[in-house]
Formats: sequence, C-alpha cells, structure tokens
Amino acid sequence: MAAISAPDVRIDQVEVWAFTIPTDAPESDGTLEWDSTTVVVVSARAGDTHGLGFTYTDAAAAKLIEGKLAPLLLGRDAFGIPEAWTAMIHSIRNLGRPGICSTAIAAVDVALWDLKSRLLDFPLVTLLGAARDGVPVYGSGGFTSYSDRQLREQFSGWAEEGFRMVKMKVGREPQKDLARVEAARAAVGDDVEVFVDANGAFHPKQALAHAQRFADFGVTWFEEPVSSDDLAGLRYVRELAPGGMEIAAGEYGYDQPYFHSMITAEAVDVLQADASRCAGITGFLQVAPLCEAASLPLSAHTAPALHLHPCCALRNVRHIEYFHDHSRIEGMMFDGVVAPVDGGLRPDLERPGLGLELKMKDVTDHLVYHSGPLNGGSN
Ligand code: SMN
Ligand code: MG
Repeated sequence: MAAISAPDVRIDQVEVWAFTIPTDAPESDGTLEWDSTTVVVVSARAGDTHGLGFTYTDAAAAKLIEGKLAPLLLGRDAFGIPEAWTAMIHSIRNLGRPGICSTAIAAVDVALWDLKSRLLDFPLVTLLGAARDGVPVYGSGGFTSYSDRQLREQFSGWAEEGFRMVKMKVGREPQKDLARVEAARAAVGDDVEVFVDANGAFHPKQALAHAQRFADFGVTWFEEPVSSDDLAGLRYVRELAPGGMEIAAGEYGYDQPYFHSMITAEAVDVLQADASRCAGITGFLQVAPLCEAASLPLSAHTAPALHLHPCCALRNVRHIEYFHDHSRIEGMMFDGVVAPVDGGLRPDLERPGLGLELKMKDVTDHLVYHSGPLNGGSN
C-alpha cells in the first residue's frame, strides 16, 4: 500500500505588526474604560504562500512573537500545527501561560491554520471539517459610556439588520441599569433577546437582586454577574437566577484547566471562550469537547472574523459575539470580512483560509510596531 506523505513545506518567513486603533466614541463597561484597541497581526510564509493571523492584545505581544515565537517557527513543517503549537506553549513556561503569552501564541496559531488551508487551497472550515454552514451572532455594545440615545440607535439598528440578540453593559452605575435595560428593550421590541454583561461588577447578592429585576424586561443572558474569579459566586447566581436567564462567563480563559474548573464548579449555563486569548484556534478547538462532555453550549467571545470558520466546524457553538469594536476594526483592517445576514454569519467558501487579506494602506497610520520580515535561523 502506498503511504500518503505530506509535501515537505517549511515556514520560511514570519512578520509581525501591531496597530492601535482609537474607539469611535468613549467606551466603558462595569469595571473598565478604554479609548483604543490594539491588534497584533502575524504573517507566516512558506514559499509564495502566506497565512494571516491576529489577536486583540497589547503591542508587547508583537515583541514576544518576534523574539520568542518566530525563531521557533522558522524552518518548521508548515503542516505540523500541533508540533509548532506545543513548542510555543513550552517556550513560554517561565513567562506564564495566561495573558499576553497566550494572545501572542493565538495570533501565530491562527496564521498557521490560515497558511495550512491556503497551501491546500481550502477554506479553513473545509480543512477542519464543516459541521454547519453558518453561526448566529449577537450584536454586542451598549456601553455604559453611551447615552440612552446612542444605546437605542445601536440596538434598533441591529434589530433592523436582522439580529435576534443584542448585549449591553451594566454594573457601572447600578441605579441606572434598569432604566437602561428598559430603553434597550423598547429599542429592539419583544422579538429580540436582550443580554447583559456586568464584567464582574456585582457582589453575588447584588447580582441576584439585579437578575430578578432584569427578568422583568425579559433578559435571557447575564454575563459575569460577579467576578469570574469567584466561581462559587457565579454558581450561586446561576442556581438562583430566574428561569430563562442563563449565566455565562469564560472570556478570561487562556488554557484548558481554566475552562475545566469553570465547568466543574457548575458556574455557568453557557461557557464562553475566545480564540484570540486561549492560544488560538488550536486552543479553542480543545474547549468544545469539554463543553460537550458537560452538556454545555459554547459561545465565541468577540473577534467574529477569527471565530467564524472554527465555529462552523463545531456542533455545540451557540453563537458568536459580534462585538462593536472588533467588527468595526476587522472591516477596517481586512478585505474578505463577511457581513451578518439574517442575524448570522456564513463563511465565504470561495476564499481559502480565513478568507482575509490585510488592507495595509488603510491602517498604516495606526501602526505602532513592526518586526520587518524575519527569516533567520532554522530548526
Ligand atoms: C469584553 C471585554 C473586553 C474586550 C472585549 C469584550 C466584554 C464582552 O466583556 O464580553 O463583550
Ligand atoms: Mg464579557
């Protein structure tokens, strides 16, 4: 029997950029304010083919990729993603797995998946194996810094575009939350689900009291009602929250043990994971079976253009968060980003990989770091 062997294709160049993009308005949630978002973009090249990856993080991740991860990749088999991923995870042992290191690995891992599918001329979902042809999205914004008018305009706009779910921030000024949720409900009507995200702003009993009042406006999703570090508090709110209101968390998960702990603590009804944080598509794909084993749905946190293909390869993804900042930035930075239709996203199967190309000239003013082409060393 003839053995099937992969062609010998080696990664021969890596390049890294960081862009810092100002928000289009002041933004805050229950526990943080921000005025810009930094995107780190990686290109991994093998001969004439390049793969593109990105993550939302600090520019320090770009430096880390240049100094620590790129030298590990150069000369390596472009088809051997698990081997490259394992080497990257090993290399940051003494720096700490959560945080910037995992976001840096994420950007590289996404570039490697994109490269592999481009080398084979497949859309990434086809390489992974499609489980579905699209994924519902929920519009996410409703920042605590928004006036009622901004909130209503954003939410009614999404409802008119066909979104069936929208998420708003709560918890900064708790005394204003009920009126804000009431305004949100009025803006979207009765047929659109309203989600709230407190980003850990409440204490457990305070969260529970809010959950009961939010239920009067039909809120069906309460994200991070208390700090995600307080698994017992999350569980308390989950168990006592009104029927029909799901408790969600998981956005600060960088590795499998984190997600496993959240699941075994019975802290959530829906687990969230973010491939741009949990070491890329490779890490994200490892979360789905944990959820399956616990009969929990998985929801992709932010970065819609990054999550679309992997989510179409998974049966148990409930939805993808269509986060205002990221949908705006991805449209600005990349050609090939698909727009939501009828409240969902479908990958463009005419394009290989993730289907994205960097529109460098549109973002060059926001460049804060560039490694230049890296092709030294070999493995
Ligand atoms: C969030 C926090 C930080 C960055 C992006 C999004 C937020 C969410 O908690 O879930 O939308
Ligand atoms: Mg959140």
